[in-house]
Formats: sequence, structure tokens, C-alpha cells
Amino acid sequence: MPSDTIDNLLHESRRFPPDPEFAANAVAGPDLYEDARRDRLAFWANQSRELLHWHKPFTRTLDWSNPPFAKWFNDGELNVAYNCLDRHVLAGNGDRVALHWEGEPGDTRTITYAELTADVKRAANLLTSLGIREGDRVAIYLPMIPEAVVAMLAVARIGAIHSVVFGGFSAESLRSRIDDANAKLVITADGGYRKGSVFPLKPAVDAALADGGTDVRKVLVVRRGGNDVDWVEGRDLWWHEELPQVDADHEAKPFAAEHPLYILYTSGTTGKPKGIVHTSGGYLTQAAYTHKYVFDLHPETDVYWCSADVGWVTGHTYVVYGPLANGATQVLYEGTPEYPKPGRWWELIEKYRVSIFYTAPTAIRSFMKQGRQIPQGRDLSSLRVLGSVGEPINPEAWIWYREVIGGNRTPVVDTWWQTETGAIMISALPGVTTLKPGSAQVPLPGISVDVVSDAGVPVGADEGGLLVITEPWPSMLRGIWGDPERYQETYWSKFGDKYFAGDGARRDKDGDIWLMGRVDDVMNVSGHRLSTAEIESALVAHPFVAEAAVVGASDETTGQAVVAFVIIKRSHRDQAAAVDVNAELRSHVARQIGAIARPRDIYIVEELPKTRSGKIMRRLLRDTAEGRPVGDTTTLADTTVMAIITEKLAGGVASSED
Ligand code: 7RM
Repeated sequence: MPSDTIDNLLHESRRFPPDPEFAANAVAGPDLYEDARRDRLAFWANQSRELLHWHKPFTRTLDWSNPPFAKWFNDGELNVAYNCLDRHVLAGNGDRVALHWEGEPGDTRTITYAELTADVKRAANLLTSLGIREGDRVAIYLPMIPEAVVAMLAVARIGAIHSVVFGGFSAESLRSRIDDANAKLVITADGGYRKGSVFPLKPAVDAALADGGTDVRKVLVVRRGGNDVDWVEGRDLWWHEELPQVDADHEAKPFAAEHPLYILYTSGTTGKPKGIVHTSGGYLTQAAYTHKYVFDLHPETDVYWCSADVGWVTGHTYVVYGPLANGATQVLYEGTPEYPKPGRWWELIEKYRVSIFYTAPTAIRSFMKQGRQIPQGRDLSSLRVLGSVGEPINPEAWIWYREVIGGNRTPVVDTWWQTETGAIMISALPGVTTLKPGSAQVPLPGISVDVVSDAGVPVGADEGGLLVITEPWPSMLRGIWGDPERYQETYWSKFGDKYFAGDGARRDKDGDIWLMGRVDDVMNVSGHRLSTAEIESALVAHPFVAEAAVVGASDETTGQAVVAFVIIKRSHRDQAAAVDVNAELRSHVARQIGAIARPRDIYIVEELPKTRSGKIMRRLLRDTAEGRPVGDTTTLADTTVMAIITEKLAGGVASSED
């Protein structure tokens, strides 16, 4: 965590009690906690019935007879897209704006619920006409344009399963996701806008499919960038040419509550990303519930904006499913916060009168660096709730966010959750909770968590431990696509009956939870999860590289940054010496995985610190990368290795660009 040390953190004493006026109009009240405590399952059943439309009502709330495989609302049937669209139109809210979309170049589209429903109906018919059936997988590789939302909902509407791949991922990453899920169709765009120019997407799809061997038969291409694209006759189809040819009407059929909704890949401790599987009824219940109460949503008047890309879980739950299930009006923005100049986000908040804003600490910290004059040049008085997600928010950033963006007025909710949890698990409730900067605070009503020792025993106040979830929750992952053993092994083998989140945590004397970062080999860079193993395997796939070790070193802005230690093969030393090897390896990683995985620094070393059993001691490398004295080296096979590495680094051979 940048700037604030853990010590400072624990002495953070500023408190922000709810404003009485806010509390009087708040959606949540203290009764929510009481209701959930009294009968947790009845609480969830009531929430689900209140928040969703069930074509066939459920009679059973939770089946936990075969843990860790949960079934929620199992005998009920619903259609997720119907819940996000048709029912709002039928309730008379068809004219309400669903999306205020803004492209990076400044082009805009305003899409009402009626229009979005019509678009999704046609897209659903198109998918069916292309042979997509219930349970088939569809890969979506799109920029932040309304068609991304339409595509996801159209897939959901016909009971197919989407696998959204973030547009920043490489062709290789896309290919491995297409293969793992045996996707039949890819929906992409020619390109999208980013930092003032068009980044092409279609070439990555072409490269991913180039050598055949996939189940992909068709590629649907949205025209956005206007850039030239290669075309494979018989495979590629323009979205805008196909849609007008299919029926406008489409009836949403109900599917079982446990019907899979999507797969989303996330980094784990091994080189291979895990396909996290979410299903329908439980997921949508908790998406809608958390979106309503954590953000104090008043759908008739609020304008909500979550800055996440739909390629990440935050985009799935808090751009698509939560807000649309709740009939919210939201802003969707294609580009970066810096284009054409810093302050674009604040301009959008002013323009659309955004009242609820949800973003990541890394963004907040980069705004802090640019100075408060930029946001202060805009009218941000419409804001009334601010949210944070993706990594711990240090108190300094929390306070800045509230003061400068929230005008010293808005509650800030720090929301802890994961791709696997599907929706927010730990957060304050605005209007109810006295806020404590730096702490995610308490589990939401209906959620049970604990902080335990390695042996699974709850730890005392202010003691460090591991965060576990002690009861099943509606939006929990149902497994890892195609790998039920890995699901059990990763999350349920450590403590048996408790879900192991992979995060370190402590609970203070008031019972508030402070997240302390990952305890495994998963890094968190700008709120995005990256696996050390995945980047290491990308590095060793380069012909120059004999061995590689990757660590997440703390970084002022991005939380953590990727730092790689690399040994060059003897046979390739001359070749490596002839090029800028650091630049070469950095772009190699970007090509293999995606730009977000590109190491900030690469250090070429002669040896890596290993234990006698051959395990790389990343802890020591992290010490070096962060400029700290190197810790205990007594378990190293060769105790001189770290001294040599440290000396070499002090000699200034590090590389760091952009
Ligand atoms: C939503 C998301 C999950 C990991 C998680 C944590 C970290 C997320 C917070 C946080 C401290 C937070 N999904 N994390 N939110 N740490 N405070 N409010 O980020 O699957 O991509 O990442 O992110 O380590 O395990 S994710």
C-alpha cells in the first residue's frame, strides 16, 4: 500500500458519521442488519423476490447439501435480460435513459430502456440465427461501447454463456480463453478509441483464430473505429449489416436459476487463468441488492457512473447487471480519464450531473498527483455517493476523494469483493455506517466473514490473519470452468468449510475489517489481478530467457507494479547484448498477455534466490525491488545470491520507461 504504512493505518482515527439528512432519505437502514441476522436465508429470499422478476417463483432458497457446490433459488426460473430490460419497459419506464454513452472523441448516444430492450431483442435473434443455443459460449472482445452491453445481454437472453475478454488483452490471451471455453462465436469491433487514436481489435481476433483448431464459426464485427480490417469471407459478419435482417421481436424465455450466465477469466497462483463461472438467480439477486444499498440508489433521480471496463468483473456487476436490474440511469465512457486532457472525467460528471461515482484507488491517486485544481475547475455538486474498489484505499487517498471530489460532503464506500464473489461483500452502508478511512469495514447484511489464523482459528482484535467467508452467498462462483477440482483446491481445501479469499486482513476493536493485500502470488496492479506465474511463463517463453522471477513491488500510483528478475541464457548473451533487452522483454510480455502485464522494471541477474528445495524466495526480491534491506536469507541454498543482486541493482541497471 503506498504512502501510508500499516502502522499509520492502524492509527488512522478520523471518523465520518452519517449526515442526518442523508440518513433520513437513505435506502438502507440499521434494520437491514437486524433482518439478516434474524434469518439469513429468509432475508436473501425476500431480497430476491423484491428485486427480481421470477417467471417461476422459487420455493427453496439454498441447497448446500453438497458443499462447496451451492445452489441458490434452485427451483425458480428467470430470464436475466428480461430483468434488466423488458420489465422496466412494462412498468412504464421505457423512456428512462439507461445509458448516457460518451465516446472518447466526444460523440454521444443516449439510449433509453425501451431502445436498449429493442436492441437486445434483435441481437438475441441474430445470435440464434447464427446457431447459438442455450449453454453455448460466446466470446466478447469489445471496447466500451453500448454494443458491449447489448452483446452481453443478448447472450444472456437466449441462455448462452458469455466470456468477455478485456480489449487490452493480447491475441494469445484471447485465444487461450476461446479454447478453454470452446467458444463458438466471437463478437468484436474493428477498433475503439483510446488516448486519441484508434486501437485495432479485429487483428487480434484474426491472429487468435489464424491457425484454426477452435470451435469459432462466426465473428461478428461492430464498426466503431472506422479503421480498415481484413475480412474472412464466410466467417466475418458486420453487426450493422446483420441486425436489420432479423426479427425485431423476441420473447425472453425463462431459464433455471442455476443456469450459467457467464465465465470470466481471472489470474490465480498458477500460469493459467481460471474461468470463474457465475450463474443467474443468485448472481443477479446480489448484484441488484448490493448496487441498491451500497450506492443508496434512487433510480428515478440518480445518475450513476462506474468507470470500470466491462472486461473486468466490476464492469459485469456494476456496469451491466446491477444497475440495469435496478433500472438505473448511467454514464458509459469509452476512453481514458486523460484524453484530450486531464479532467475529462470531472467534465463528464458535471455534464451528466452524476450523483453516484464508483472507481478505483489507483485512479484517485493519479488524480491526486495532477492536483486538486483540475477537479475544482468543475461543478461536481451533483455527487452524493462515492465508491472505491479493486485494492485497499489508503486513508490519504480516501480523504482526498471525499474532500476534493465529494466536496467534503459525500460518503465514501470502500467495497471489498472479488471476481469469485461476484458482488460486493464488505462495505459500509451510506447513511448507516460511521465511515473509517482505509477500512472496508463490515460484511453486508446477509454476508458472513471472519479473520482467521493459518490454522483456521479466529484471531483477536488487531491481529493479522486471513480473510474467510464463512457462509455461502448468492453470487458466489459456482466453480472454475471445466475444472471442479481446482475450484475445491483453490478456495476450499485450506479451511474445509470456509471460503479462502487469498487476502490478508485484520479486524480492529470496533469489528471493522482492514484488508492487507494478497497473501498468494497474485499481484494487484491498478486494481487488476495479475499472476506472477503467468508473467514468469511469458518471460521464459522468450528465446533469451533462462529463468525469471516476478514480484509485485509497491507503487505510489498503481498500488503494486510488476518487477521482473531475469537470467539470460548463456547461449544468447551476445544476441541479448546487441539489443535493448529490457525493452524487448517488456514488449514481449505485453504481446503475450497484454499491456497491463508489462513489467515496470526488469533486472537482468546472474542467479535467483532459491531455497534448498528450489523455491524462488520472492519475499527477498520484493525487499530489493522496494529498496528495503533484504530480510532473513538463512534458508537460501546460496546465501551470497542476494548480496550480489542487491549490489548489482544499486549499480543502477534498472530499466523503467513510460
Ligand atoms: C472487484 C475486484 C480481487 C482482489 C481481492 C483483493 C483486492 C478488491 C478491495 C481489495 C482491499 C478493497 N475483483 N481488492 N477490492 N482490497 N480493499 N476494497 O477487484 O478479482 O479483480 O480482484 O482485489 O485483494 O482479492 S478482482
